[in-house]
Amino acid sequence: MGPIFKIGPIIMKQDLTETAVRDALKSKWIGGHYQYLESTASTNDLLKEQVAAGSSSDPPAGTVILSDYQAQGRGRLDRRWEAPAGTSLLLSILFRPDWPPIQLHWLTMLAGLAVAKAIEVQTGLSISLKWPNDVVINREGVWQKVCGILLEGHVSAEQRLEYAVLGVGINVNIPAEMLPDTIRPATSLLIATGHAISRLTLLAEILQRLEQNYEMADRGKSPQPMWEQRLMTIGKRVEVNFTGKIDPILGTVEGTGEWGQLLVRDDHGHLHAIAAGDVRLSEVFL
Ligand code: BT5
Repeated sequence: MGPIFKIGPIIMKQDLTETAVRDALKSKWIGGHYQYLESTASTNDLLKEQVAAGSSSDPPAGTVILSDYQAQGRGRLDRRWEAPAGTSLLLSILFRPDWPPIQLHWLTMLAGLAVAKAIEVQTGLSISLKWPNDVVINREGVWQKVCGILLEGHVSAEQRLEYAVLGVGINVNIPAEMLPDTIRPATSLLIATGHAISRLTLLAEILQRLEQNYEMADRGKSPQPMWEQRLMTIGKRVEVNFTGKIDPILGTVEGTGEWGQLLVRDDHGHLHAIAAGDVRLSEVFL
């Protein structure tokens, strides 16, 4: 039985246990192995530990771990992902793609597209993506983050992707007063729609779409054109800051490369292809 929590006067019982989810899932292999935890440190860490433990109990591709609370939810670059218990979708999915490492970022694109479409279908909201890994909603001219994606891949000695753990955190039913303190604006589907959203329905929808997207990508179809179409970052004036002693680039975003690099034209007319790992992006003008 999942936790019971209050949203205003409504008491919602949210059940994302194995039994509830097994009956609701529409995907064939994603979620075929599904583990629910009321609380854990980080679903990404737990899934990676299970993969590293290896042996005959190796988790298969499509394994999903979902938790109602994370004590140490992680973002990129040692940042934190905060979510009050029972309000969000916090999950990690295992992939074993036989892809070259450079293709890894496709998984972030596939997940962003699946999450955006699933939210749109269920809520009627209009959803955009923000380079490299955010899902955002424009509310009264302000871009607010509703979901973050954390992709962690492992490359073999033969330079193939051994496995990838895709972490997804979605602010579903977080009331305004419980939103975490964040540097950039955040929101939840509850706040944006004015009503509570079924996490179970949304989960099933996302996993089904993600599976379809993955199968297409595995057959060689690049998600990059569709992903780029949803990126609100295109055309924006940005400052790109690098780690280390590299000068920042000030310029305008012209598009993305095949592997998700951001193409920024600087003020001297040079085009830079910036990999997701390298940068901190600050929007300077619209
Ligand atoms: C992300 O990182 O956006 C990736 C978040 C991935 C979370 C999932 S939950 C399941 C799985 N297990 C994990 O441990 N993680 C994954 P990044 O782009 O670095 O953004 C992190 C920043 O987002 C933080 O520094 C905060 O400012 C902000 N933030 C934290 N919690 C937030 C929330 N609930 N909503 C919006 N923004 C948030």
